[in-house]
Amino acid sequence: MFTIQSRSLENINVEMEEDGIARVTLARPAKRNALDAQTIEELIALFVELPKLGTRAVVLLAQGDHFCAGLDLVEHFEEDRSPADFMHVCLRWHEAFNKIEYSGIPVIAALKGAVVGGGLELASSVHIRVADNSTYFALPEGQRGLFTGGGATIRVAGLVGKARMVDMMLSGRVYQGDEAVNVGLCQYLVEDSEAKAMELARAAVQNPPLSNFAICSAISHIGNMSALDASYAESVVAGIVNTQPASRGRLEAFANKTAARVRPNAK
Ligand code: 1HE
Repeated sequence: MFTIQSRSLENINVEMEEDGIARVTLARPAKRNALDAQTIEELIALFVELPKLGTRAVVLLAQGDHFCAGLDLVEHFEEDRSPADFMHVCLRWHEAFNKIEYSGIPVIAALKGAVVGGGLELASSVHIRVADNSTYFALPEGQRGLFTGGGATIRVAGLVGKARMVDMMLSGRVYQGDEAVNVGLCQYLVEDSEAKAMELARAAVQNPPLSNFAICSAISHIGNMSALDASYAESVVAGIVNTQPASRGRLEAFANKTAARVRPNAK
């Protein structure tokens, strides 16, 4: 069991690999990895700690047949929360998912089965989404008499656009397969999402950490800015990243014609 400052994680398993890749697994399969308050707190604690452990990339996995069934509806029912209570629940979800999106560490999700409601909110906070043939996406909030509270209005709308998100929520529309790729819910559709996510993580950790930090935090921050501030922020980030010592050898190799060239995929 993974411990953070002597606290054990019960709903999340963590395995650290030698190359700095952390395999983080949602481990509540009996509840289809539904997100209860404890799992959200564990995600926050984990994503505070991972950068300090020298983590270079995270692969987010799930036990069982489903990635994540979203909000723990049974807990929500039993708690019978007040508006203020649930507002605070949502603030913790935002804390967790912002930690992931702005972590500066590539987070790659290996999806399968249901990626629904809050599960899609979680998936949309990572940097690369890899689906397999069992994966399906939905926002059943409307049918449950609920509304999104974990950032879907920002991130899912950002992925698929406002009109598609509204349709998903009003009608319960499910996306899967090539259609899910085409509308932007995931970037890869493969036989084995875990193998592909690991392959992508191994590729990402070849990049200098400072480049990955910028890619996995600056793009999101810059997206929140006016065009004027965004161009300024991009210049500042590029000033730091593009002059880093770790890039000198790579630039030298290109100048010496020993670096790999960018070529089209083999046909
Ligand atoms: C759950 C949850 C859950 C399963 N909260 N316990 N999300 C949803 O509307 C999706 C709700 N879940 C489902 O539609 C289905 O469970 C699944 C398609 C994900 C999986 O189906 P299946 O047939 O494999 O499992 P099941 O028999 O439905 O559920 C197995 C167990 O998981 C069962 O518990 P058990 O103790 O009776 O065995 C279920 O109660 C439990 N379970 N999903 C709690 N979501 C910040 S706002 C976000 C708002 C939302 O996320 S709304 C969308 C909520």
